[in-house]
Amino acid sequence: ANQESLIVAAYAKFPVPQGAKLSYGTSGFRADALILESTVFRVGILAALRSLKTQSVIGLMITASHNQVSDNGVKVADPSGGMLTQGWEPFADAIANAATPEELVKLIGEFVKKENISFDGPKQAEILLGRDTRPSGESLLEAAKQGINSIAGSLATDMGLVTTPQLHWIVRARNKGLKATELDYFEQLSSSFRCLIDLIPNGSKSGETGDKLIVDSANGVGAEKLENLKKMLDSLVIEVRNSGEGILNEGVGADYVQKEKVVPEGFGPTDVGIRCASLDGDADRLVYFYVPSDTGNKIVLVDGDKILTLFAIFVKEQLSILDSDDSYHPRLGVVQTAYANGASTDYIKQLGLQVVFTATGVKHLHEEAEKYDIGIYFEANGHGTILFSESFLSWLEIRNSDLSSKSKGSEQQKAALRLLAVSKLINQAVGDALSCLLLVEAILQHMGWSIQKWNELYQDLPSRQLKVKVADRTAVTTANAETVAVKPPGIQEVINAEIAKYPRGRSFIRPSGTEDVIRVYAEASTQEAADSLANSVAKLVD
Ligand code: NG1
Ligand code: ZN
Repeated sequence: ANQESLIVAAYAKFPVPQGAKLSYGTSGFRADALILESTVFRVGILAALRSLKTQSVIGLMITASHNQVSDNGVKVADPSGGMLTQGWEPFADAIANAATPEELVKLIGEFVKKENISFDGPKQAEILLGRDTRPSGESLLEAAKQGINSIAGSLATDMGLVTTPQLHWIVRARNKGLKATELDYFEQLSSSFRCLIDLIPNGSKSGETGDKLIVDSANGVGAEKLENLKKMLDSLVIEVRNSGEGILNEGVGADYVQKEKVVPEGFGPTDVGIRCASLDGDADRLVYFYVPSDTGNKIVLVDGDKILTLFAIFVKEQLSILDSDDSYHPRLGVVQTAYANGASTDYIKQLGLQVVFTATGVKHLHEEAEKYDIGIYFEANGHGTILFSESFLSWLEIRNSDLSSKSKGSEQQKAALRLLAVSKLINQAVGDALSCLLLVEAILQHMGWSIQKWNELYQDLPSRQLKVKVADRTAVTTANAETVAVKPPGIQEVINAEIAKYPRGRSFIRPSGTEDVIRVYAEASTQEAADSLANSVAKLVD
């Protein structure tokens, strides 16, 4: 009863705004920051319950990633550092929309019973809170704290301004009993990067990578973090731009660069040919690009698919040097979504790798990648990582100590050490722009490749992405990893008829999980054809 009155008392401060219907979506709740307080308060409650249920530390991140600065959002990190288990999403939706304190208390009571959550288990709830640089972040953080505190005995620890992947990394490390401060994060990234650089073969043309990297930080939280990381690296020259002087995500950042394929704010003719990268607002996405000539604002985009390809080539190379003994055959697999450029999929298959497709959203890709010893996943927009299975890592450790006693310094041992370093550098919880950036840089130096050379691995098929504002985006439903529209009935047949008009044509539609729109994607052999296919499919949706 005491517990109930705590919730009822806090509820009064956070009524649900009229007419808003919120849903947990592709990656948490996202909306105009002005209507989010009540949602964040409730997610605070959910996080505390999740912590009690799992008897583990849980993360709560306040961010709207690449969305405009007036938006905000909230998502929960599970004990493993991954996304909230999908089984809890319906409960998140239900409490977010509960319109009276009685309803909220009732929903919580029923859920606690169903999930068998005990309020007097050995551990009290503990939640780590993080936020990006949005001005609305502070008051939303307060709402989250009040939600957490309305579950008696809970502890909320404010981690301050962090990137989304940092918070996930810290949650994971805490629950594994590893070193888990922000400094530990920087130390692990920089030391494993150094390790990869030290293992570059003699005679590699690493000088040809080009000496400088310029990073567009989207005027977001990644800027300050990258500056900190930079101080701990010596074999890398990084110039950070868009570190807060302009507006968050406005004409800058990974989403803008990937969708518009033009230079972000602060970049121009003087940067021709130089290796550049863009982070998004909470630094969980990364794309590379270069300016091909000093005329116009066009860029050559090196997207998430190409980062994935680079990683796959490197990992595969190390595995083949290591040449597995009979006792263990590591399974290497690649996970993409329907947004992956068709040319990337063809290329990765040519490498002899297995490719599987999932629906959009990290939670789906991550789940699939976990099925391999080494699972590499990426969304074309630049979110991705490499997951290593525990059993593979134990095998690798043993193999490494074996090799170091028998043939210390051999090529095989170096390959084992490189894979171990990658597993420490790359964020095992979630896609992380900072760790991916360091891995890209290490691999380019290892290979002696410039960004131009990397880009030439394969040529992207021309593509176009559009969004169509509709009255009700739930009118569209999909199947087969979103490649087939099931509803409205008949629409897929008409889309197929359009696709058939274009050589190498491919197109699909799906409701966005983060915006009130239907997304249209089209690919074809020329840009004109891709544009025209996208436009005609968009008309079918309208
Ligand atoms: P939605 O709005 O569901 O398409 C977008 C991205 C996802 C993912 C989420 C979360 C595209 C096509 N979709 O989801 O990949 O990044 O935002 O940020 O880029
Ligand atoms: Zn993001």
